[in-house]
Amino acid sequence: MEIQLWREILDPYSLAVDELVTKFNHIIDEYKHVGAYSPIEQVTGRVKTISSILEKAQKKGIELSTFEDNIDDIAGIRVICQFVEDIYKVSDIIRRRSDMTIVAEKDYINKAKPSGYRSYHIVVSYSVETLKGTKDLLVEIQVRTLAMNFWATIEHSLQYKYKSNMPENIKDRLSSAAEAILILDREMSVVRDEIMDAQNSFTIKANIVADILTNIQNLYKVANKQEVIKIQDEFFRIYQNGDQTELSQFSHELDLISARYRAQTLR
Ligand code: 0O2
Repeated sequence: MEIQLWREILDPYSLAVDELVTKFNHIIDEYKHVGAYSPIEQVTGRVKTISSILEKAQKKGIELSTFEDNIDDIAGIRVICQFVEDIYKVSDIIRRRSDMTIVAEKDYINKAKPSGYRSYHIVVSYSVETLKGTKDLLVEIQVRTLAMNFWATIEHSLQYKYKSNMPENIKDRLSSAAEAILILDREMSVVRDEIMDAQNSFTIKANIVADILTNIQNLYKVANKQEVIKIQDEFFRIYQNGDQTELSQFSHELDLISARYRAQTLR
């Protein structure tokens, strides 16, 4: 095939990769803008090189005229997450989208490849608009943790170096490194729960404090100033103590005081 023809065929794949990288980055931004934790840490994309397509077609006995239907990772997106749990959140996000349709899923997280490779692969059908009209393409989205990505990157380079002749001792080392990555991801998942708990209790506390401050502000308009100053001092004392249960109880009592004043003003 002429090089110009390859360019024409691969151009829409470049467009798909550019669009999808932008869209996934936008998801990160959306989480950031609402102050929430993003299950996506980073996104990259690439179009397979011509030599890599030829190599894969030859390895799998694929007719060159059918490579677009039979090689599903010509356009590849890699979504990196901090924690294993995030991978499933990302796959749910993809499942809910209307601009791509899942055509295949491979869970190499629960069932690692014999090499030790772990990742979640989702092949989607995605449409791009070109001068010749709409083109539906297959795109492979690989979702994995930072740790899995570290292992896969090193292993990929070694595969490239040794081809099919990787020395046994290197294979063994990679295999035990894969085990270590599995343990690392599990340990990190424990830390993740702690982070989520901390984030949750921070939000709850912030909401209670906001309620208390609104109540105090309103009381200034209707209650005796000395009484409000006493309430305010009590709030500062409890806040400095840092006991969330006491803070929540105080907020509840303040709600009752405010309700009493509201009832009085209505009479
Ligand atoms: P590149 O250079 O990344 O593009 P299968 O026949 O099902 O085993 P298939 O059809 O290629 O393989 O699909 P699969 O398993 O989903 O793998 C597609 C891609 O996943 C690979 O693309 C790699 O990127 C990655 N991958 C799969 N297995 C391994 C592995 O053992 N180690 C590493 N590092 N990556 C892996 P390519 O075209 O092989 O390579």
